[in-house]
Amino acid sequence: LFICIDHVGLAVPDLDEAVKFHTEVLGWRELHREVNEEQGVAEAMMGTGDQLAENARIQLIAPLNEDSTIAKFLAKNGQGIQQMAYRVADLDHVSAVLRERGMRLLYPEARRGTSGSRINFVHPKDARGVLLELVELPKEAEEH
Ligand code: V0V
Repeated sequence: LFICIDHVGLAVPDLDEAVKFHTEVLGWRELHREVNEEQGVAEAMMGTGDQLAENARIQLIAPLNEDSTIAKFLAKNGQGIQQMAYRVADLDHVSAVLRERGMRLLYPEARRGTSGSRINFVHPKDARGVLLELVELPKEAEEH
């Protein structure tokens, strides 16, 4: 079902501070930044290389406001790993298969994720304590 781990998502209270730590102390590179109003987040994608194919990636995710799922996560758990994102070739197909296998997906239809990707999530209660994001890359990203 899954191609690879697309990214691991970390909830952070302050995006700039988190980017600074990850670049200056840990040596990650900032690949991309974006605000996703629908998800209530500001995110920075960090990578180990320039190209998608050679990157291990982590996504730093900060809340845009108090209603954000990330604000709720931070209040409950503090900063740390919030999600594991699995890359898939066909999100609609994988969503259908997982639903058939009894998993609750959070959205009836795919929503927009980082860099124009299509995303959905498996509920952490069904995925044994891990919020699983499913990511289908936009078509042009696959050519890199
Ligand atoms: C909640 N729970 C988690 C969890 N969040 N367990 C593991 N990992 C997490 N991240 C557990 C929590 O401990 C509770 O367990 C139970 O689920 C209900 O949690 P809650 O605090 O009452 O929270 P809810 O139910 O209000 O919300 C949880 C869900 C929410 C997963 C439904 O966070 C959500 O809709 N997430 C999907 C969207 C999202 O995370 N967006 C931000 C990233 P107990 O205490 O009952 O045992 S945006 C993104 O990734 C983008 C844009 C991208 O990648 O491109």
